[in-house]
Amino acid sequence: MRIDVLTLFPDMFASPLSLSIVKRAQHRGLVQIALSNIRDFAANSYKKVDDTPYGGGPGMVMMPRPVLECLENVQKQESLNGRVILLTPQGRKFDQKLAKELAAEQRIILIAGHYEGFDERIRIVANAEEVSIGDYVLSGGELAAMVIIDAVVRLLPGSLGDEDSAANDSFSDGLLEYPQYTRPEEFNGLKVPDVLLSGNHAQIDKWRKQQAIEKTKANRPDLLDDNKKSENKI
Ligand code: 9D3
Repeated sequence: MRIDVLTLFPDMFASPLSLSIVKRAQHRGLVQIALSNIRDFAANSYKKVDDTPYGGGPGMVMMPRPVLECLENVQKQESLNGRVILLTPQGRKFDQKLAKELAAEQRIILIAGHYEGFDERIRIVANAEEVSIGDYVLSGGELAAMVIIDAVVRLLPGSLGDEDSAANDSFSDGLLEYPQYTRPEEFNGLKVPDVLLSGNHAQIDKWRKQQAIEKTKANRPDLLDDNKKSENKI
């Protein structure tokens, strides 16, 4: 899989892409991640990439030409026509279902903006989908792009160690995880529940399932809705 990221701040990606699972996946050749700086495609000598909104209003808008020329540049580097994704607060909300969809693609192109937003003609000319990572306000699309890269890359076959992928399969039942414990048996006067020390695996499974249901009721009652459970396994 190839992932392109178009951004004004490519340096923000250095650390997340050079750590843990994403790094390993790149080394294993499962994914190639290419960063492009939109500012390299600014025409004028002072490298302007944003301008004031027609009709007035606060902030600045990303200009179409630098973004679309940057996109054209990455598209000509590779014949695969990837899905083009604009990171915006107005987009389809990213979830595990979309992560799985994107992990099945051969190429995705993520465009991270800054300022108040993108000139609408970028979406139209690029035939881009808009994606948001949730209902909160970020200062740009870069962190959203990193979230998507992390969630997608760990789904690529061969990306995780054997233990991780096995664990992932058996617990994608739409509930939150049950509480976990490790040594010591007693910490700050708090004991590990007896059932986990009992060696009775039927009882342990039953306890974990019950705890998972309780946790989900308390923190994410929306997940107990049957439809959501099947469409968005976490
Ligand atoms: C006043 C209107 N704001 C829209 C909610 C303006 C605005 C705020 C923040 C416009 C862009 C941004 C920057 N955010 C993103 O680029 C972004 C984002 C987000 O803020 N939340 C969740 N997902 C995403 S994806 C890109």
